[in-house]
Amino acid sequence: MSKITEPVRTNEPARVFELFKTMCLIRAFEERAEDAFDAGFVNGSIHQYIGEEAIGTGVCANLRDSDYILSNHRGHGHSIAKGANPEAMMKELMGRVGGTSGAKGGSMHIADFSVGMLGANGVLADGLTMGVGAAQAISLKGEDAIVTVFVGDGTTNRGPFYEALNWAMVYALPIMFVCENNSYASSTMTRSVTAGEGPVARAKAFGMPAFDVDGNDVSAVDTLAADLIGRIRGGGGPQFLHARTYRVKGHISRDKMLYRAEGETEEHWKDEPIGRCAAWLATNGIAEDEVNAARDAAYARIDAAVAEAKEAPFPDASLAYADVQDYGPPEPWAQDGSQDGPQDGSQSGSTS
Ligand SMILES: Cc1ncc(C[n+]2csc(CCOP(=O)(O)OP(=O)(O)O)c2C)c(N)n1
Ligand SMILES: [Mg+2]
Repeated sequence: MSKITEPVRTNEPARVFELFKTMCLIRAFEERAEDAFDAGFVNGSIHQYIGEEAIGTGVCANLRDSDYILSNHRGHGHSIAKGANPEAMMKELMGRVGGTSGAKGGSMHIADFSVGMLGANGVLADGLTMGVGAAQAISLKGEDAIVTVFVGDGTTNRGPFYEALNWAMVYALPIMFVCENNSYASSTMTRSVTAGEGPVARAKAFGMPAFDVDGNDVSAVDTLAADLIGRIRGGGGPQFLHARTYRVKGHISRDKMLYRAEGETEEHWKDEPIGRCAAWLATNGIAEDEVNAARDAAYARIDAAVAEAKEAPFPDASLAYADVQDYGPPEPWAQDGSQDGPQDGSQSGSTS
């Protein structure tokens, strides 16, 4: 398999402008989600994708609706890029009727099967093993689809990462692993707790083709993703895309980042992908007015989504057990004294 060191850059202005619009929608969603969180409309915590938008955008632009993605705890951007509805996502964050997961999931459990978004996930590395399972199902059924799994740099230190890469290679599954290397795992600089040469070398140890790209350059991500996805569709088996970026925000929105050096964030902010893309568009035939109008349109849409979500009702409490597995209480606590399991033949007891 040939090795890409410098991906061919297509840089077609109309396409880059479309990617820009998606990145703006993600940025607007993340900023307004933080406002809503601060104002008390969102429970739990939110992990923002600000400054990392180019990766999900560039990758998902090359996926079909019939392809699948698995995300992690930082999943808003992946979901929007794959085509999930931001209005329904905002309702999900606020726990309202019309949320993507029926208001039962919240920020870390956005899912939209209608666009192949199989789920965000709060358990680090679970997306990897579920993604491999989905790819194995595709392979067994002979379907024409691929799976993409997004994984953070810190998560490459968890065991399931290795199980997933190994299994994917053994069965030559139609799957792409996208490692978003934003330098941090919560408050820890990942390299300070990581042996060896990093994620690319680790993927190559399994014989997996692995490539590195500037994750803040949406066009470069787009170009490399197109190539790797083409290889997978052509039967080339698993591919690994390592995208270098930087987590310019805190791990969660309330993180004050006291563990960072002074000026560190500001220095990296100069490289953020939307500003870079806007500058490129301005010198490549897209008028500044058009670029600004696109950005404004993204914020207007998300502002309307926030207003709509705030107006939406909370689900009726009687729906708490709808759409969840419920086999009743474990046998020792059965109220009627019977020891019978569920009538559908499934395993009895707690579903935890
Ligand atoms: C199994 C497990 N261990 C620990 C955590 C707590 N945790 C949540 S996010 C995170 C850091 C993840 O870093 P990385 O994979 O680089 O993703 P990033 O947050 O940088 O996008 C940790 C340790 C968790 N959610 N799941
Ligand atoms: Mg990280």
